[in-house]
Amino acid sequence: MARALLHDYFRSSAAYRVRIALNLKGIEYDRHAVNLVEGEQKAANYRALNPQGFVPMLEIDDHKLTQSLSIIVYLDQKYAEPPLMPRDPADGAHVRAMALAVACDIHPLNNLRVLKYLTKLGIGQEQRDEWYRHWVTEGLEALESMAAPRAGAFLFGDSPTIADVCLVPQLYNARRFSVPITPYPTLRRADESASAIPAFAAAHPDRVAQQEAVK
Ligand SMILES: N[C@@H](CCC(=O)N[C@@H](CS)C(=O)NCC(=O)O)C(=O)O
Repeated sequence: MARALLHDYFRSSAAYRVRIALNLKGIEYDRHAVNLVEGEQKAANYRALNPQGFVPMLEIDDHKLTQSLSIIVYLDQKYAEPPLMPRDPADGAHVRAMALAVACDIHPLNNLRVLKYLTKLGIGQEQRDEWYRHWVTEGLEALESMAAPRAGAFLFGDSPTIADVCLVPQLYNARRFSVPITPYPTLRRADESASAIPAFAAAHPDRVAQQEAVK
């Protein structure tokens, strides 16, 4: 079986999620860097692979998979250890709700194409930054309340789940855009616990950028 190939951009938080999941599952993979700033995701040859023109896209086990959460669920179902979702249905629903709060309710509003479209509508940098901070702050506030009652070292209990896999890249983005995260002790604790795990650390955009620079 060919090695997995991840179509990726180092700063993409959706791709960052998949890098974390691949590392946690111990799956070796090659990377194909798709430069989003230069618009490579819109090229016909890339759209032939992913009609949505997004990263991540994962070629694995003779499949071509898109959508980060769908990819992570595939990995979790196919490669059992370590599990990224609790077995209990209600616990699983809670963990997925936290992952979806990030992936569906925060991240899409602040995507590159959304920010570019705001510019096209004549919205200036200052208001664009305000838009970004608004949706991240509102989303993280809600996530803190969702997570706090059942969190341990991670968002749910004491081992990482798909919710942490989504949280860490979102907090990376929040810091990058100077969104204060001090009001979210549960989220910060989970982020700190995750950072200590090599699988998370190796997926960090700075580490990926360093590897690209070395090549
Ligand atoms: N829901 C998709 C979102 C993917 C996505 O938005 N990827 C961004 C990078 S984080 C992208 O490729 N953006 C290209 C663009 O905005 O033109 C997923 O989770 O995979």
